[in-house]
Amino acid sequence: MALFTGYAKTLSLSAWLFRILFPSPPVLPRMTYHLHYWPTIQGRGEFVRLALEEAGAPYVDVARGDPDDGGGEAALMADIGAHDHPSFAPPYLVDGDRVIGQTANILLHLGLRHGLAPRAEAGRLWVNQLQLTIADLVAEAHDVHHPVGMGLYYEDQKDEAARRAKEFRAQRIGKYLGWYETVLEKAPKGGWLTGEDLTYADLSLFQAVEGLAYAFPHAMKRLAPKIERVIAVRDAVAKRPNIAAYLKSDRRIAFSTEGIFRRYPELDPA
Ligand SMILES: N[C@@H](CCC(=O)N[C@@H](CS)C(=O)NCC(=O)O)C(=O)O
Repeated sequence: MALFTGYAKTLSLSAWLFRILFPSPPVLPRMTYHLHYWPTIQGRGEFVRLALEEAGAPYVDVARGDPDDGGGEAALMADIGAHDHPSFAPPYLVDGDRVIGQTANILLHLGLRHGLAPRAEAGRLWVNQLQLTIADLVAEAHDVHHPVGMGLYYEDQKDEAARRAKEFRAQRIGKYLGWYETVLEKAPKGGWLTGEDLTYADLSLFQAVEGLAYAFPHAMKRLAPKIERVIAVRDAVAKRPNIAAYLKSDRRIAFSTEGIFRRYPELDPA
């Protein structure tokens, strides 16, 4: 018994000494992430960029790099199939010997690594659900301007896009963002989707709201009074020091009619 007490004392003494030497958990040096995504658009890659930027994680945005340094779109095209776990489409992230595709899956990985998600399984699943619902919204936002075919130009499907946009504006945006408003209303105090702690789902909600406000400014203005908590998350994310610095930097690509969220005035009448 005395032996165990002595052992426990030594343990607590060394834990105490450890805390003095390392007041916060030691951050282990890690390899630079390689993000592979199209170089000229925010697209789905932006959800990953935001998480990396918030975490202050070192990363190379491969296709945006200089071809002389192994970057450029050709590097992405050459790399994507060259893995045992090839990704179907960008974005994908290379973290050491791991190659991870699907935006929500990448964020699941980064969330755990960088404290951008709860550690407990139930919390992690909930944040993943919040993210997968953003993915559904993103897919629908894309299909508004491409309702008939991915391989066709918008100009070849304008009539169908106008029909799709009408429903998206009138029902779908409100249904999605209204659901996040309800999630925030039910969340423990703190203002984030899970309460007190920011997660990558909050960053993604920011990006979704920004994208929708760019593409559908009139519809979003009408909806704003009904989604005050969602707008507050948008504002709070924009003010986070790392995110604010990123948004001002040339690493943040501007929204455009090449990306997922596109502003075609005819799809969002005043
Ligand atoms: N579900 C995937 C979708 C990936 C995806 O559709 N990527 C687009 C760019 S945002 C792409 O390059 N698609 C090519 C294709 O589908 O053929 C994700 O969320 O990451």
